[in-house]
Amino acid sequence: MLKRTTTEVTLTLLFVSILFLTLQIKSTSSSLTCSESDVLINGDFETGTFDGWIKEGVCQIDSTVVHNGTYSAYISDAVYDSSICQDIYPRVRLPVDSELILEGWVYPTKVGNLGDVQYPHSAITLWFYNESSMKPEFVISYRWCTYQGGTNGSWWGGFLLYSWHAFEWNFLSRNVTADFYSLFGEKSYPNIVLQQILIVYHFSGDSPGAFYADALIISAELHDVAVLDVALSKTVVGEGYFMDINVTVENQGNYTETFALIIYANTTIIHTVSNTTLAVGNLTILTFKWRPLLIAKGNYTISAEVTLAVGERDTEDNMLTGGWVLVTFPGDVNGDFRCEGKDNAAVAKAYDTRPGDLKWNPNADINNDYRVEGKDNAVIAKYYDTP
Ligand SMILES: [Ca+2]
Ligand SMILES: [Ca+2]
Ligand SMILES: [Ca+2]
Ligand SMILES: [Ca+2]
Repeated sequence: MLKRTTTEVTLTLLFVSILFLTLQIKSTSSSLTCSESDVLINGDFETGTFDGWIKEGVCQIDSTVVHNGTYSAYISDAVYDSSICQDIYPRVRLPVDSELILEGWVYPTKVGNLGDVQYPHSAITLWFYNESSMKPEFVISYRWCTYQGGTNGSWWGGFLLYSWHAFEWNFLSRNVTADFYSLFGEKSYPNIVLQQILIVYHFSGDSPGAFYADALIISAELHDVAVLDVALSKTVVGEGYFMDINVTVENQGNYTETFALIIYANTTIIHTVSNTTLAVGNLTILTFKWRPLLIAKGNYTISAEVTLAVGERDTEDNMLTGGWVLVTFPGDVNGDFRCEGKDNAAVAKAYDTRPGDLKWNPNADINNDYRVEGKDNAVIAKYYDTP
C-alpha cells in the first residue's frame, strides 16, 4: 500500500477545512453546475492564471509548451513537492457510478520506473469522498514517472502509464468509473463522490521530473429527472371530497430512470410513489386523487418532488410548487367556509358543463367526476347550512 506523504496529508487537512467552509457556504446557496463540460474550472489554463486551482510549491503558467490555446501549467521540480488541485465536491456532485471521464494532456520531462527508492512520483490523482463519513475514502492515481511497486490496496489504486514517452504529446482519456471498479470491485457505492483532482510532482530520494499539463476535462454521464408541472384540478375542495393533482415528470438525462415522487401540502407529505420508470427523454403525468381529511381548513400549497436512487447533479428542477388549494367544509364551493345558497348558485351557473366548456367551474364539481350536475347539488343539500 502506498504510504501517504506528509505533503499529501497536509494537503488533505487543508482541503477538508476548505470543504467545510464550502459546505457552510453551500447551505445558503443551492446552485450546482449542470453542464457536463464545465466540471473543472479553468482546466485549460486559458485565464493565464491558476484561477480555480489551489497551488502548492513551485507551479507556473506557461506559454511555450501548450496543448490548446495560449497557456498550460508547468509543475516544476524546483522544490520537493509541487502540485495544483481543485475541489469538485460539493460544488459539483459526481457520484462514482456516473460514468466519469478524465481527459488531459501531460508533457513530462521524465517517464518510467525510478527503481526502489520509495515514493517519488508525478501523477494525476483523483480523491473520492464518502458523503456519509465526510472523509476521503478512495484514491486513484495515474502515474507516468514513479517508484517500483506501488501495490494497489483497499483504498488506493494506481495506473502506471509508462507507455507514455518523455518529450512527446501525451493525451489521457480514462473511464474513471471503469478504473474505479477494476481497482475496488464492481458494486454499488451509494455515498462515494469525486472530491478532488490533484496534479502532483513529489520528490523522494529521486526526481520524477517536472512536467507541463493542459486541456484537463472531467465529465460525467447525466442522471436528471425534473418536475415540469404540478396541475391542480380545483382551487376549492371540501373535506372528504376529492381533487386531482397531476404531476408531469420528464427524464432529461441519459439513462432510463426509476424515480420516487413525493407530493406535499405545505410541508406535510400527502402522497408518495416509490417506483416509476421513465425512458430517456420521455414525459409522464402521474395523477394523485387527494382527499383531505382531518386537517385544518385553509390554504395549502401543493408541491411535488422527484428523487433518484443514483446520483443526480441538477437537483434544482426536482421540486416544483403547483399553486394552492383551499380546504373547506363539504359543499362550500365559493370558499367562504359555509355551505349555503351561494354555493347552489355557483353550481347553477356552471350547470351541465364539462372541462373546456365556457361556463365550466371545477370548484362547482364537488364530487370530482368532471361534470357539474345534480350529484353536486346533492352534496350541497346534504351539508346545507353548515357549519
Ligand atoms: Ca491551454
Ligand atoms: Ca433534476
Ligand atoms: Ca360557501
Ligand atoms: Ca360532479
